[in-house]
Amino acid sequence: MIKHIDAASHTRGESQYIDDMWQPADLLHAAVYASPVAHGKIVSLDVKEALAVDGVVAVITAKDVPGKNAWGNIIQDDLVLAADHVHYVGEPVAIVVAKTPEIARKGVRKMRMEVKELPAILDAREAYAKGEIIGVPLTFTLGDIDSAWSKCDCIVEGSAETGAQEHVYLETQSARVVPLEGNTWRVYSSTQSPTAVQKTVALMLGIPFPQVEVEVKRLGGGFGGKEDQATQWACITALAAWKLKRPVQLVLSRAEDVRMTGKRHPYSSDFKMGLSKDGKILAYDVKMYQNAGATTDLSPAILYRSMFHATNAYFIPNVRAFAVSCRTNLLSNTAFRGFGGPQGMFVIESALAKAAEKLGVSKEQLQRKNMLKEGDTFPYRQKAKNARAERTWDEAVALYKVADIDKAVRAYNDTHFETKKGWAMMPICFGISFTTTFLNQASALVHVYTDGNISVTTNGVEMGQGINTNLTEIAARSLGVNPRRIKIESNNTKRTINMSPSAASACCDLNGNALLNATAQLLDRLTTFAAASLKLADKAKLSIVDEKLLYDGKETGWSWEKLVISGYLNRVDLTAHGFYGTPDIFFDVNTNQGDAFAYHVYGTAIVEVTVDCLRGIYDIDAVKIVHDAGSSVNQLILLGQVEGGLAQGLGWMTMEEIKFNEKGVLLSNALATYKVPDAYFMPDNLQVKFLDNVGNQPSPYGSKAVGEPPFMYGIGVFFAIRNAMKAFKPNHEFRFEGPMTPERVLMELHSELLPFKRQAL
Ligand code: LUZ
Ligand code: MOS
Repeated sequence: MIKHIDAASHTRGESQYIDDMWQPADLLHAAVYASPVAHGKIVSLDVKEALAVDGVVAVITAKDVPGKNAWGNIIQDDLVLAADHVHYVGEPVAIVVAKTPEIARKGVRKMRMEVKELPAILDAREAYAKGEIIGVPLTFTLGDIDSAWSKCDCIVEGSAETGAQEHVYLETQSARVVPLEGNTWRVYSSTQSPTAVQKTVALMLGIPFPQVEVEVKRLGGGFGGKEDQATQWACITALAAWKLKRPVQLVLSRAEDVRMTGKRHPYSSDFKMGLSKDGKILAYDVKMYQNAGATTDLSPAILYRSMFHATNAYFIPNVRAFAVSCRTNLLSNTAFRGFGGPQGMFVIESALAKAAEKLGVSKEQLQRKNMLKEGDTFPYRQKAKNARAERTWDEAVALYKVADIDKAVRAYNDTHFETKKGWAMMPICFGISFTTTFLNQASALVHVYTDGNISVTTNGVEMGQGINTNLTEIAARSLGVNPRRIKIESNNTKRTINMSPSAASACCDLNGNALLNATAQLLDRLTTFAAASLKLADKAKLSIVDEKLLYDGKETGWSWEKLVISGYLNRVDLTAHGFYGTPDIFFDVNTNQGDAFAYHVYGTAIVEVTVDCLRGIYDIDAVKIVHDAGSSVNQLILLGQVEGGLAQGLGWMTMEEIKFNEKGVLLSNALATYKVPDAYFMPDNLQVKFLDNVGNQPSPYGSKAVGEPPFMYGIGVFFAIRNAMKAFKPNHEFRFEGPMTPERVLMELHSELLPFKRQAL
């Protein structure tokens, strides 16, 4: 097992991001002037003062776009630059290009725009009531919910709210565009989706796709924030470079990035759950209102994933799930780790908590009782295969001695007044595959050089998650060579094409399989040649182990280097292109049914907290996880993803709070007012156990995707805190509203003592 291959260069600060690349002497810098109002008609735009700033070279507006002023993955309703109207605070309106970034920003401050303000909608339910929706509302149904209610002994209803979340990737949105000869362009972009950037820039400039080359070395984090939204910044940079025929760079400052880019979608939901008196869920009805912000972006795809995960790891025979994407005058919300899944799961966990309270049982009893079993049907009609919800749950209960945790928490609460402990369990079930089926494809290009070293290009973008480390392992393992021989190249639209975004946790599955397809071709060619050369009867008996060519397990005397150079001299093609498309998945968007996922990832987390019920502050004491990762490619990478995903999920549910004022202006607009978890926030007691003895998956070496699923363990912290609060105030109806900030804990615990109403929050 190798370490993250970038570990040393990251630690030494030697890894290069866009702003670190050598700058050509004539590089210009762009800054963006954005709308200060949430909704309005542009009356006039005055650029004179900005142009007068010494060092400002140009101000570029929508009128300068030579081709299509549009971008977007699903519906191209996002504009590169606003034309007649502005739809949210932070919408790019003009580009100021100058000799330095500082001068460009000085120019931005001199821009003047007159806007006739129009009414702005900020709330999803209000948008829905006014018919402001994106795409069509979705409905998934299973069984017959209407006749199920009469069979229920217990019915609960309620609502649940979850908030937005800022990505806080370390590298802000960035691009550099360099003119090449003959109206061709090289675009360096910090994007999860090089092909989206290529196509959109080409359409914007009105040129064929091959005239735009997109090069991506690595990203300083993405988390979904660069799945779709990197495209806009690349387009803006390309427009400036095209207009001026000069290299241009745009690197957003943190403040600009936070104010101008979309976040996780807030959801407002209603639920109704019916159960038998022994705790079987018979019916679940959920309505989810997604706050999409001003444009389509990936909102409909995200809405779909909320639906796919609306019943989390439970089997419910009668389900009706409804979800609608609502257009508001806020930043256009976008992909974020989990992609709508966490929002859907929070609602059913809330319903379960409420049902448990009404039935007078623990939530854990209900969770376990209704857990998905082998062969159970999801509301989208896929059947659970290799279902491991119960297994991860039961292993977690036994391994971490849940009964003892419960006893200790009760004992603590009996003897403490102002601090209380709480614990909760959070099972997860997350579908792996892009729910847009055609995106489940990838390609790889492998060159073997005559010194025996190997260059690998795939469609997988390195954003810190470790795809290059996994690809190194996969290439080395499949070819039987030392990992040091493998060089993972940048992504470049001239080397591999039609790249799906590196997203949906599927990057390693798809690109790893494409790579295996390529290395299998190389091995076939090389062993065919070697068998002939060495006069061996059965080429299938040839293998390469530790860089030695073996026949039937015995040494042939040929090393990897000898094999390669001999192959070259005998004109064996030492380049292979590999491809992979996930087999057997389909989804019919007319019926909302199909086997949408290659498989599901399961796991269970136990979260323990202590809440200071006088001050509202809390500590996470422990998170203990049993996670199904298949048989991993690289355990270190895996663990990094589990811990990182968990941290982000905990942050979403606790301290990360996005606030706008009533004019749609972002208040939590800097890292001074928006907090993310740090090392101190994470529990000292963090344990992760990977399931042993797990059968094969359709992914490289039986590994399972890991990028997003662990995020949802974080939901457990909400219910752990809530349980501690219930210990302090037993008969109170606490709301289901994330994030559970210390402020909110205090408000909920002491609403009657406060001079202002809870609603004012
Ligand atoms: N992106 C996408 C995603 O286009 N489709 C998906 O299903 C998805 N899932 C998770 C993250 N990104
Ligand atoms: Mo994503 S939310 O970039 O898988």
